[in-house]
Amino acid sequence: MGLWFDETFKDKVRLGLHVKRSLLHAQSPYQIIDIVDTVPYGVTLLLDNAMMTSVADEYFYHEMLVHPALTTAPSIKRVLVIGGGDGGTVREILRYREVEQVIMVEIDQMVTEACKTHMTAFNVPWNDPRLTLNFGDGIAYLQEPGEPFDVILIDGSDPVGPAEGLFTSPFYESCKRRLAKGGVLALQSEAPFLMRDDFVRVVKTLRGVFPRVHPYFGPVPIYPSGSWSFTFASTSVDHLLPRAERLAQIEAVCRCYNRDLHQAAFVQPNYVRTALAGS
Ligand code: SPD
Repeated sequence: MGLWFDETFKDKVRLGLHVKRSLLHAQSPYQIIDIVDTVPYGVTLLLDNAMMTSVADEYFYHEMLVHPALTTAPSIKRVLVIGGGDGGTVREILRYREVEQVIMVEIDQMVTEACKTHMTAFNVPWNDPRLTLNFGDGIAYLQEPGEPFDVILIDGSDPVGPAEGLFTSPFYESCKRRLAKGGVLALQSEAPFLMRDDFVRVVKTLRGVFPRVHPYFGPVPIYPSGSWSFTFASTSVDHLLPRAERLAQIEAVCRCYNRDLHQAAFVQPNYVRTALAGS
């Protein structure tokens, strides 16, 4: 049988990975951090026993979190990432020549240090002069006044523990205040089927803050149910109009994202329409 890691979701569903060996098991001030080498997906990061990302499947998540926002926002000079400690999100942002400054605010420095050591296959350009790492609380950071951002991306974990506050109306209000005119917010919004209530709550809460809110969808093999959602929010940007020059630049290097997928990802299955129409 060997060694297995199972993520249990609310005592209802288990997703298991066959583990070759543990590379790190540590308790940070915020959470339990595990990095394991697995048979199906290679080196994998787990926080509080929930799968976050793996070397083999990370592009499904990071490309889809980043590129719908970065191809459509009018300007992408200044980009803020809340969370994203493994670096996959900043790597995708830094692919754009137009990006001048990326600030990543990650609450748990131990996560980033662990990923720098054990997840080198992510090829994160940690030394890119455009990138600033700020280890602290993203919620507090956004409450401070400061220069506006063209794009804000929330790459947090599930709405329990340290990431809970990233799913609230006051937090989305503070994102809106710090966005430039025509700015775009994009975030991960949980599993539309398995975590339907969380997904619906995120979309509806965002709709109370932003006039344009569009969930979109994609597979993430390592997450329970495999089917995941993201949400795009803005005051004025058309989510279906990516800029031709950015698309051409980015789809040539992506393993998942392309212009057809951009359009298709925003199509809502009927069960999603029903869930969002109800209550
Ligand atoms: N169920 C896990 C959701 C985690 C989303 N964030 C993952 C971080 C990858 N950069």
